[in-house]
Amino acid sequence: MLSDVIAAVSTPRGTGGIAVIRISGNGAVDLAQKLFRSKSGKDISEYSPRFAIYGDIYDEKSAIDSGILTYYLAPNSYTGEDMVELSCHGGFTVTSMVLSAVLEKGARMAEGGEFTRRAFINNKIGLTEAEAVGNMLTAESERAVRLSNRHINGALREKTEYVSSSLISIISSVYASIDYPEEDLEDMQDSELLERICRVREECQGLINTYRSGHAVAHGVNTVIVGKTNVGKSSFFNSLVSAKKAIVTDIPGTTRDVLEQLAEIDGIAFRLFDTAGIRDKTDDVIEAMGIDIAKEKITSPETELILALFDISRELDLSDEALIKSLSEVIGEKTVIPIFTKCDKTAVFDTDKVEKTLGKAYRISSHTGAGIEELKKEIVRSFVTCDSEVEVGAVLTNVRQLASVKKCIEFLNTAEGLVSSGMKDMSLIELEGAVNTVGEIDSRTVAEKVVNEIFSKFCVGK
Ligand SMILES: Nc1nc2c(ncn2[C@@H]2O[C@H](COP(=O)(O)OP(=O)(O)OP(=O)(O)O)[C@@H](O)[C@H]2O)c(=O)[nH]1
Ligand SMILES: [Mg+2]
Repeated sequence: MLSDVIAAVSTPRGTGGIAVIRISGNGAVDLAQKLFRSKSGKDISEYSPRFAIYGDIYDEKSAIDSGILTYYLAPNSYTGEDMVELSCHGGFTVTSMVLSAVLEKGARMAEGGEFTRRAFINNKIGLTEAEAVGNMLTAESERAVRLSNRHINGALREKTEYVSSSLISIISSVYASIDYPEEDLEDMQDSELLERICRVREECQGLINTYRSGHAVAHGVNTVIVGKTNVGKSSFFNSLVSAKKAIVTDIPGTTRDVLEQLAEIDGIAFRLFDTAGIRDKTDDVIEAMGIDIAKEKITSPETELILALFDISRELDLSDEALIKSLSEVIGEKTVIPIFTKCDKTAVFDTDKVEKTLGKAYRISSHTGAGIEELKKEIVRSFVTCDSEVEVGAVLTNVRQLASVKKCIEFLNTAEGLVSSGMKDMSLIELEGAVNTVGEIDSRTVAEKVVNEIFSKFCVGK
């Protein structure tokens, strides 16, 4: 049942300055009244909603803590229901005791994401806004926070509403032209109709173009550093994370496991993986396992960016050639940036072999720092092509949204074909399909399964 009273600790478990216990549903305020007494002696109902009330929190035995109560009345709350927020001291035990007191008075423990789910069901937010809330909670970079904030405030919803209303206006024009052909209205001409369909398609294509940057900014980029042994992977990894996280030695096969570190480059989170150097032969069982993992990382669907290192101070050998070959097989689906390392030393490497297959390489020296800043810019540029769109516009951040916009374009293409072949009335079905598909991006008409999937990623208390 939806309006039953739910409660949860909304702040992280542990020791902190304060903790917030949230209560939402029909009767949330009455319930809070049973365990909270204001210091002023006044009843909670004598205060206005959203007013911070100082008082004591009680369980069955005695006062547990003093804190602040704020209540909200439906529909003016996060969930759209009556809500109470109780702030108490942030100790693990005191917080648990306050929550238990709330549950004792009849509230049910909230499930993960249930507060936001209620906000969605009560029309307080759309699906893209709910997804943005999730992204805000897991944001690992500054740009991710700013993007999530824009989407929480409806940037993507507004964009999809604009596309929907353009389509609805087209549909009504088509209906009018079929129902009243004798009127011969200007906007009923096929050429005008085709132009309008084309404009909506351009809007959709524009949205699709934002996906790569949007996804990278919102979710970070899984980045693997690969290369043969001793090429300088760990040294480069350390310089990207600005710390000595990986062991560096001149012994080939130093790194045997995969090391993971987060590096924020120009406000984007790159999850960097340093791997074992790839070579044909090793007697070390552990290193051999590390090499297998490094190879798997290259083809893994999770890997989005591969930084492929080649040592400019050594001759190109079989290990380099094998690497070039395996990278050439994934280059269409992943971003591969070839890099020549140790450029402070004399170059003897056959650079053409790499650049012909993998494209222009960047030259760096982890020892002198040469080329690293320029390379970082290239790494960011390869994901965020247009700064302004991720800074201010509506962007697609996940596959679900992308799939809907792509499907909408398919409907529009078919509609266009039908209009061009004189079957305007048939195009209506396609245009309506397009409206429904765009509507799915933000609406309540999507399958329960999809909604469950979105909210399952949330923590309890959100
Ligand atoms: N001159 C010079 N030497 C470097 C540079 N980068 C790394 N080295 C040296 O190259 C050797 C290997 O460096 P690592 O960073 O451990 O190389 P790696 O690719 O991680 O090696 P494995 O983990 O064994 O595969 C060390 O002696 C480093 O000091 C560089 O830019 N210039
Ligand atoms: Mg290493």
